[in-house]
Amino acid sequence: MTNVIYLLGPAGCGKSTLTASLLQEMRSKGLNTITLNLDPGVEFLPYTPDIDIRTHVSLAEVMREYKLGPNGALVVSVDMVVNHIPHIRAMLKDWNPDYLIVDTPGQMELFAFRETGPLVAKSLDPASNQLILFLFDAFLAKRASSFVSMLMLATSVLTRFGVPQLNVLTKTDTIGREDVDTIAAWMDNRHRILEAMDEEQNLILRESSLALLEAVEKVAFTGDLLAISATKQEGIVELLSEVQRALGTESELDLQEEAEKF
Ligand SMILES: Nc1nc2c(ncn2[C@@H]2O[C@H](COP(=O)(O)OP(=O)(O)OP(=O)(O)O)[C@@H](O)[C@H]2O)c(=O)[nH]1
Ligand SMILES: [Mg+2]
Repeated sequence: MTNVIYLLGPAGCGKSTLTASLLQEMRSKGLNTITLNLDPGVEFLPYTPDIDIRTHVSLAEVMREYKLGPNGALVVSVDMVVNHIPHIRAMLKDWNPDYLIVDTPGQMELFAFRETGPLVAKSLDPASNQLILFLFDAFLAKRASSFVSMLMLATSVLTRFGVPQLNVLTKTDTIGREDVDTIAAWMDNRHRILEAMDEEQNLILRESSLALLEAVEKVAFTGDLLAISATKQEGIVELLSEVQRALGTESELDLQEEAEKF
């Protein structure tokens, strides 16, 4: 059975870079891991995908064939991924890895809020253990109202996929340690985020964010925000431990190390 880890988050939040870092860490630990790139529009990737949707769907060809601009062609290309799920499944069966990391399209809404994402999650490998890593860009999460919008987005993904989810704060090297701690505290303690919202000068932002926060809490969306920097390879070891814990694949050795801490 393959453990499938989806990396999801808004454009540019660091999905592909984290795919590369996580892959490096997992392989260095001897975990049998492969990658799947589901972004038909990406030109450069910081890793070599073992399965690549671009061999089946070409953004340039979709633009030519349907006479579309890049945005329209991207919508069609991501929708077309669905037609290739059987190919991907067959390749996955051949590879038969213990772990599959799935790097998803830059335009998250095309993947998560149209048909492709939930269909892929449902049909890739029905026997698989699945986990979503939802990525928050630290640089954007610094403002309390933006943080709340990201929480809302993370919650929407939870309700679209119905798959266990871990939330990850990426690019922590772009902000100070103090800001990282503040954001982590917002996630941890609702009073902290309410205090921060009180300081928001823009009344519309403040009121709408408070309403969003209430809605998010109704979905009982909780959990830590795991801070990482993929470019500096910081927090990746800890993230992998959390991923394995969530998937229930910690080795006996890991469990023993954990027990020794207490
Ligand atoms: N400073 C810093 N930059 C990062 C980090 N992770 C990613 N980046 C940079 O952020 C930019 C976007 O990173 P990607 O990994 O391509 O992000 P993505 O979410 O895959 O982007 P799309 O697929 O286009 O949505 C690149 O310039 C990366 O080098 C990080 O931990 N620290
Ligand atoms: Mg990417």
